[in-house]
Amino acid sequence: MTRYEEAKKIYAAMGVDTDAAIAKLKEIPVSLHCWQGDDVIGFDHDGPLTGGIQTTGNYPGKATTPEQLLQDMDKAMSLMPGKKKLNVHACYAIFEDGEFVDRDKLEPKHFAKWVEFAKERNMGIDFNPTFFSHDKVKDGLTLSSPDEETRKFWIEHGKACIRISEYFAKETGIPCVMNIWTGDGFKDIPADRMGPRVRYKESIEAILAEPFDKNLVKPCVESKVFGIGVEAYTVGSAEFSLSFAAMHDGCLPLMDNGHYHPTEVVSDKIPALLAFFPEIALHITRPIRWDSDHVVLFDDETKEMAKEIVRCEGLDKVYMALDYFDASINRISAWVVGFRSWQKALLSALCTPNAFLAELQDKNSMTELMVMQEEIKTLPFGDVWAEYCAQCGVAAGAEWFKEIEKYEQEVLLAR
Ligand code: RNT
Ligand code: ZN
Repeated sequence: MTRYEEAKKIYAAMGVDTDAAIAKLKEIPVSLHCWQGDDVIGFDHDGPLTGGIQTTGNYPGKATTPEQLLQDMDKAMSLMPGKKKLNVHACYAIFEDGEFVDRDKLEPKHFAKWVEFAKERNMGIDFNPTFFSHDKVKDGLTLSSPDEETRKFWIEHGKACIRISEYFAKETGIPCVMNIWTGDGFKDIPADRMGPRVRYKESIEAILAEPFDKNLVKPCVESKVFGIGVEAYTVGSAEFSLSFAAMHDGCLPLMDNGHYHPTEVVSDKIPALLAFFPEIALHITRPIRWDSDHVVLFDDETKEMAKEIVRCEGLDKVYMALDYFDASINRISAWVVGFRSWQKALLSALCTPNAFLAELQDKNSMTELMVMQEEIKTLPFGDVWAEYCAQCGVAAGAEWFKEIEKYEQEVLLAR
C-alpha cells in the first residue's frame, strides 16, 4: 500500500473522502497577485510606492518590464498546484511603442497582453484600479478629496477600470472581481471624519454608475484600519466598507486579514458576512504585529480562514486572492510559498470532518470536540498533499526550490 492509500484509509475512518477533497480543490481558483513580482511598482510611473503601503528589502532580480514579470509569474505558477486566476493592478497597463495614457483614460487594449497571457493558460483575471503611486493623489486623498477635479480624475479611473474588468470577463469567460481600495486617510486627528466618507461613498457610487453586467464584473470595497502615514484615520474603514457593500446591490465586501486590529480574526468574520452576503471577497496575507504583508504560511489563522470557507460551503461564494509583498527574499519563491500555503490550508480544510465536529458542538460535547480537533492535527495530511501535488504535476516537497535557485542564477542575476 502506498503512503497515500494508507492515509486515505485513516481519513476514511473519520468520514473524510480524500479523493473527493483533491478533486474539489482542483476546481477552485485562487487569484495570484502580479504585484509580488516587482514590489508593487507597475509599468505606468517612475515614482515611489505611495498610499500608506510599503515593501521592504532589496533582493536582486526584480522584474522591471512586462516580459520579465510575465516570465517570473510563469515560473512561479509552474511550481504551484491548483487552479490559478491572475490579479492585475491598473498600474500594470502595458503600453505599445512609447504610447502613454493617464489612468483616467485607460482602455482594454492596454491590457491585451494580460488577456493573451491569461487565455493561453486558461485563467480568469481579477482587476484593481490603482488609487496610489500617482501625482494626482492630492494631500493623500483620491476619491474622498475635497478637490472636485481630483475626485473626478479618480472617478474616471474607476469607470475605466469597470470597462476593463468587463473586457477581461468577456475575453476569458470568467467573471472579474474588481476591488476598490484607496489609501485615503490622515496621519493625525482629523476635524471632519464624515465629510471624506460621504465623498468617498458618492465617488464609488459614481464609479458603479458605469454600466456593467453584474454577472461579469464583481465590484468590491476593501476596508483598512490604518496605513503608514495614515495612522489616525482611514476613510475606507471597516464599518464604511461593509455598510457600503451591504447597501449597494452587487457590491461585495472585501476583507484583507491584515486590515484589522491585531486580536481580530478574519476567520471569525467570514461566517458572519456569509450569513448576509451571497458573495464576499478576501485578500489573504500574513500580518506580523501590523499590516506587514508577509508571505502567507500554513499557520493557524490561515488554516482557520480556509476551514471557515469550507465549513460555510463558501468555496463558490468567497473570491480568494493573495495579497502580500516581500522584497527581502527571492520574489518568485515568495509567490510559490504563499500560494502553496493557501492550497495546503484549503486541502486541509477539505480533509476535516466538519459535519462530525459540528455535530459534537451541537450536542454540547465540547470535551470530545476538543479531543477530536487536536487528534485531527496529526493525521497524515502530508501524504494527501503529496498526492494532490503529484496529480497536479508539481513537486510535493521542497525540491521545487532547486528550480528557484537555478532560475535565480540563470535569469534573475543576469538582469
Ligand atoms: C493595501 C491593500 C491593497 C493593496 C493592493 C496592492 O493595504 O491591502 O489591497 O495591497 O491593492
Ligand atoms: Zn489587500
